[in-house]
Amino acid sequence: MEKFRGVDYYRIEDLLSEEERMIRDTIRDWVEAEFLPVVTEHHRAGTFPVSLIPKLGEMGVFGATLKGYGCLGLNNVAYGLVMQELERGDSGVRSFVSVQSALVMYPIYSFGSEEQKELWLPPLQKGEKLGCFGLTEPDFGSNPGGMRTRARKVGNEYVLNGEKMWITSGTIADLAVIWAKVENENDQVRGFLVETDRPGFRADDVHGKWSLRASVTSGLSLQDVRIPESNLLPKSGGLKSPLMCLNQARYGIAWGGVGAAMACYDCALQYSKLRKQFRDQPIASHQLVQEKLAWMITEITKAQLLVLQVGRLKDADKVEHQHISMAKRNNVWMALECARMARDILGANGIADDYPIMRHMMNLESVKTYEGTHDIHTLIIGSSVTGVDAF
Ligand code: TGC
Ligand code: FAD
Repeated sequence: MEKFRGVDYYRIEDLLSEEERMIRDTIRDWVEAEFLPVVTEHHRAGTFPVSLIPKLGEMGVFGATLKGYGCLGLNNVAYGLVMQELERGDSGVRSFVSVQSALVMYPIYSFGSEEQKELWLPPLQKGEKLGCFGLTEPDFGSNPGGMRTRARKVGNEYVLNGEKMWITSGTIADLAVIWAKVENENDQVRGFLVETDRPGFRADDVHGKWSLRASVTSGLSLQDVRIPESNLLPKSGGLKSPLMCLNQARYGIAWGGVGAAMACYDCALQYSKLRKQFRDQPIASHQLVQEKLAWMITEITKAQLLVLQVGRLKDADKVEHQHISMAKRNNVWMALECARMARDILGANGIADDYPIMRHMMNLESVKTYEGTHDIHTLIIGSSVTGVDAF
């Protein structure tokens, strides 16, 4: 296969600044040189390539849009391009960066005290400390407002009890951002910083996943975990706070979907020109194969325009959460459809891990579900246009 040179049917490149292109190319080169050579072995073994974390930190991808504390202060389009390129490698590495940046650093930055920011953001930015985000519970996924995890104020401490499930990076995290209802504060949802070595905190990995195999997914258990009151995120308040974090992560996923789709399209296009069937003709010459490629490039192009505009709106502080829902919903669906079509174009080779397609396809099944399922985003868009909630 030839080296990946990007997928740009509409000269979207011309809409990017020089800095945005440079950041994209830096990550693209790293993915090509350092990540892709090792991803298949990690995917087979069901492990995350932790040895690559320091380099990710050095490249500045963690908390890249935040200002100060060692963060790069990138604009949202540049950050989106980082997520696109990472997910061209694998959804697992994009997930890892999404969680660290959007779901751990962002809440500390937005809802934390100055002491919490000084303590945690610099090591999280470098990848010296790792974080996870505990919102989902075994019985509450799409409806996190029903959560059972509770915090109780006792003297100058909080005592936390509950279970969280499907938590990315759970067993490798030093710090868990835990969302809990505070019993003696009218069951208001608040965010807590829980160091994972505290007595009563336990994390166990989920095994047997057929999706996001090169990513750590865990269950968390908190039994009478005592934390000082200074570990409460003071500016968090209500379900709106974790949902604000989700907006950041969903935004990155929308760009990531473009990356996964690009990987599948590029592979299928190249393969179709080399593979010959009937009259010694490349399969690219058959109309039905062309129809699939035409569908893919059209949908990728539409998805690129969608995220670029959402990114520009975000940079102008004009984005609304339903805009992000539309981009997440569309782009992950589009990527999954591209993966399925690309798999088909490769015939039997499509199911082998010599090619990246099946790995992307399996990953995208999770990406379609997490950060709000496809159907939950349908209902968010439906609610925004009708004014009527249908959850
Ligand atoms: P609802 O009453 O609608 O909302 C509660 C309050 O929040 C406000 N709000 C938002 N604010 C900011 N951003 C958003 N996206 C918001 N959506 C709602 C809302 O205005 C309200 O504010 P206020 O001031 O009136 O209190 O809440 P609800 O309980 O009816 O639920 C709404 C629903 C279904 C949309 C929401 O709960 C939802 O999004 N469910 C999906 C859950 C989800 O996405 N979970 C993700 C877990 S994390 C994860 O998956 C990480 S994967 C990581 C990786 O590896 O990449
Ligand atoms: P459910 O909510 O039980 O939904 C099941 C089905 O019912 C879906 O098709 C859904 O669309 C549908 N449904 C539900 N309600 C409605 C409705 N009102 N109307 C129509 N259809 C409906 N969570 C975290 O907190 N932190 C993480 O780091 C994290 N990482 C994850 C990593 C992976 C690999 C995975 C798979 C999940 C992760 N999650 C994480 C959890 C994820 O956010 C949830 O799986 C997701 O929100 C869906 O919840 P659920 O799986 O309980 O499905």
